[in-house]
This record gives sequence, C-alpha cells and structure tokens, in this order.
Amino acid sequence: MTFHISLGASIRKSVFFDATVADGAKSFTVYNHMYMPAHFGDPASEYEKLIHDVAMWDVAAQRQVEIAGPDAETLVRYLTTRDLGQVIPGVGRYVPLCNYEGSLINDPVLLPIEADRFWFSIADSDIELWSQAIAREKGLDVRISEPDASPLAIQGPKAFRLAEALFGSWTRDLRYFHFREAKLDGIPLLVARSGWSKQGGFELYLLDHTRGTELYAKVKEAGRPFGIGPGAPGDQERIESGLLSYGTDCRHLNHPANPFELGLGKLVGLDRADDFVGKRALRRILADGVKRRRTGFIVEGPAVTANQEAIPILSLGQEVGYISEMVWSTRLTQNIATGIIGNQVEDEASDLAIMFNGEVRSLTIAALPFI
Ligand code: THG
Repeated sequence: MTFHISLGASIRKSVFFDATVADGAKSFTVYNHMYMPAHFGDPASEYEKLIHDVAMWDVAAQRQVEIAGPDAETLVRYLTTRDLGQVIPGVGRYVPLCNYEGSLINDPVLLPIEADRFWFSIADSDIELWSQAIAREKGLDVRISEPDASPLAIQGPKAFRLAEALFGSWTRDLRYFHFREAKLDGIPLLVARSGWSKQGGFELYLLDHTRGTELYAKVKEAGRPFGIGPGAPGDQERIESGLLSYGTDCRHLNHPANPFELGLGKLVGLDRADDFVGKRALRRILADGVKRRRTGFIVEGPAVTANQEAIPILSLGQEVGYISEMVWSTRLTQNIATGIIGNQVEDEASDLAIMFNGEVRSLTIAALPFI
C-alpha cells in the first residue's frame, strides 16, 4: 500500500524540515502535530550508524511546553506524579504525567530553565492545553506557551567526541539529563545530555527558529570525521532498549495504562504531602492491586512487519494482554515486542500466541530491556 499524506498548513513543519528533505528524508511520521522524519531511505544502515557511530535526528517534534511565572513550580509539581524533591535549574528529570483516573497521559523530560520557568519536553499528546486548563481552574499565576526551542539529537557512541568537537571538553562532564546554554558560531542553544535511545548522546535545543538549516549543516560537517548520518528515533533500537513511546504504547492504540503497569511505579510519589493530578486514583489502584505489567516478548517464526494496531495475546483462547509494538531485531535475529500482560500469566508461560497475517505465532515473555 503506497499513499501520500498531503503537505498542508494543518501539520506543522519542523525548523529542520528543509534541511532533512535536502538530506534525503524519505518518510515522515506526525508527532505533536508536526512532521518528523521516520527514515532516510535505508533504515538498516541508519540503525548501524546509531549503534556504531553517530546519528543526527530532527526531533523538533518533541515540543516544549513552557510554564513560567510566580506559580510555575507549584503547577509543575501538581502536574507530575513524581516526587521532585529539590528542583535545580539545569538538571532535567523524567516526569510521568497522569490524568485524574491515574492513566499515563505523557512522559516528558522536565527542564527547569530558571526558578520560575520550566519546560516539559513532551511525548505525543496535547499537554499545553491540558496545563492551561488546570492552571486556570486552580487560579495559578502562570503563563503557558510554546517557546522557540527545537531539539536536534546526536545519538550513538561517537556523539561524545562530536559534542566535544562542537562545544568543548565540558560536554564530557555533563551528567545524564543535565543541560546548559551554549552557542555554536553565534547560534543560541541549550545542550542537554539526553536522547531517545540507549546509545548515549546529546540533544541540541535550537533557540532561534530561523537558524535550523544552518545548525543542521554545521552539525553534519563537524560529524563527518565520526561517520555521522541522518536518521530518526527507531522502533528497533527503542524496543531493544525497552524505552517507552507513550503515543505508540498507550495512546494511539487506545489502551490506557497506569505508571505501575508501565514499570514507572518508582516515579509515583504516593507519599508526597502535596496533592497531584491522579494521586487519589493511583492510591486506589495500588490498594486494589496492580493487575497487569509491561514486558517484552519474543515472537517465534520469520520476520514480522511492524504492526499498525494493538495485537491481542491469547492463552487457551482467552485474551490475556496485547502487543503494542513488534519488530524484527537484526541484532538479536529474533522478533521482539513490547506490550502488556495480565499478572495471572507467569513469566514462563508457554501457551501464549498471537494471530499474525492469518496464522498463529507462539510467543514467550522476555525481560526488558532486550539489550
Ligand atoms: N528527549 C526529549 N524529549 C522527549 C523525549 C526525549 N519527549 C518525548 C519522549 N522522548 C519522552 N519520553 C521519554 C522516555 C524515556 C526517556 C526520555 C524520554 C529516557 N528514559 C531513560 C530510561 O528509561 O532508561 C531514563 C529514565 C530515568 O531517568 O528514570 O531517557 O528523549 N527532550
């Protein structure tokens, strides 16, 4: 099946859009209402770049929601389940957001820019509107907007030498999720040690939307000695590494899940003295007992193609869970998957199956991450 999605004003272009098209982007997805490159024509060698060298990704669709003003910290704490303790500018955190039913609705990286200014670097759901409504209903004194900030990721083992070549040796000492301001030939940036892979690297948040093509070219040029190539966050590496993709794993499949089920229980501060969205529901969920868990699966048989819908997992004809994503892993030479399974099913279960292209495929449970 081949078709096109029309370019039009209803979907936004990233500040790196022109640069990625010129660089050979062949396929885009839509994330936070914005085109995001999916691959550049050769996903297999783009994956190899990520594992062995360094890949550069237009992840500007990881949009920022800025919360600023006297009550900014109060709102940020109220929106996330995590007990943030001390909040320190320059120190990012992974912060689940839930709705009032205790279902995950986003899992952003929180960037405390200043004491009264924060960014949520969001996954694929409309947190700007959600935050505006909650702030208004609670009468908090904040301004909520989308700042001029667009991340370009460099990921892979050689990203560290590339960052050092671009910005200097301080990048070697930057700790995970920490960030600071920097300039590249006058281009204003935030440089963060982060990124949506487990191969290590940085995210360069461009702070001037007019300079996307320029930044892309400079990073590409500086990356040449390290074998840099364009790419995109990919299913294979993300599933191998067990990283959650909120949109894919929960939202677009219409399968809400709570943080306990998703393995994010440590990031739910039920002992917090202050209230937060979802606290009451999450307390009740824990008291009632968590009934399902997110895990990996190995799907027997020849290479599968990526699924477009959740796939029910069957045990003796009963539905006991679902696969949210599956992919052929070239590194493991196996079909690997993530999904949710009922806790009545043991890790050693040998009677699990899915239907794939009209045939039965057996599967077994495997721990995350795969690698
Ligand atoms: N970087 C930035 N924004 C983002 C993402 C990103 N927004 C969308 C999406 N990714 C948000 N989701 C995640 C999911 C996992 C991680 C980061 C963002 C991640 N997790 C580590 C892990 O699971 O091992 C560490 C988690 C922790 O500290 O507990 O990195 O990638 N800017």
